[in-house]
Amino acid sequence: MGAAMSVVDCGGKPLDLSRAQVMGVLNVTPDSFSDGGCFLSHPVALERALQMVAEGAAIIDIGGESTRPGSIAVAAAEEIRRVVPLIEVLAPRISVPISVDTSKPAVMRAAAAAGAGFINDVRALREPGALEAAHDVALPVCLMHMLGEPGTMQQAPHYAEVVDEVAGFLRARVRACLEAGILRERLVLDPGFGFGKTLAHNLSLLRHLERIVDLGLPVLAGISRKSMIGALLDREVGDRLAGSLAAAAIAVVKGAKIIRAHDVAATVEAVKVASAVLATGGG
Ligand code: 7PJ
Repeated sequence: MGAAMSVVDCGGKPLDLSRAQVMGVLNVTPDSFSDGGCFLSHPVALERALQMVAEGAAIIDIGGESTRPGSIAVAAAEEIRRVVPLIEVLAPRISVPISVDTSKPAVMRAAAAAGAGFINDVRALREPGALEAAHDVALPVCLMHMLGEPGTMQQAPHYAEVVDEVAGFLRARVRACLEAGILRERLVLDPGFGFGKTLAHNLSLLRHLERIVDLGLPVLAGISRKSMIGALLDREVGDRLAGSLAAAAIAVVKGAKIIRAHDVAATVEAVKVASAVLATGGG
């Protein structure tokens, strides 16, 4: 596949996946674990989004439902109220696409109408009506693996073989998308670090990330500030940058094309270094 074919159309805005890119996280939930409450008012959220673009983010991920371990579901109307006004003001002001982090078909449709160009679904379009909504809005979709639901997913997650099971799940969701008429070139895959996984599971998935890459679609990795970094380093959430950068660089070397991160400027630099190593030929 040539580089030109690696440019994904996100509702009229390009996302160049011929090399690894950074997706900047913008949570607009009152309880998001790492920057909860910081960006709740729209002027502040808007400024943060513009700053992330200036720092080199290739896409901005806006989420109105917290999926942190133990979090509680919110209604679609509340999620729409949190994300749609922000998408409406932000979309015309930036050249990079906006991703909406949601599992709800009504939110997907409202966000797309407001100018979002990418759907990021931690439930991989398993909610009733989500496949149809993703098909109708005709935007790229990230399908993420999660074992269980956010409220309970970290209560003794178990796999016989985690990499096989995650790959098998993603393969099955790709099939479901194709059967629903969603184009293969619109799909992105994500093993879902931290979503129903122990530290050992997360490390296995990163160690063997090329097996997810081998499924033949772009891979997104979200490790930034997560508890796996906290557990390895005994660091609180605000003090996990160095560990997150190490994980981001490894994910890129393993073939990930989108790194979802809170600390955009630093992550862009880590991704550049890892990408340069990947791009080097010769022996
Ligand atoms: C992820 C996500 C992830 C994708 C969150 C957090 C928790 N979406 N949304 N992948 N994580 N695709 O920000 O740490 O890993 S919410």
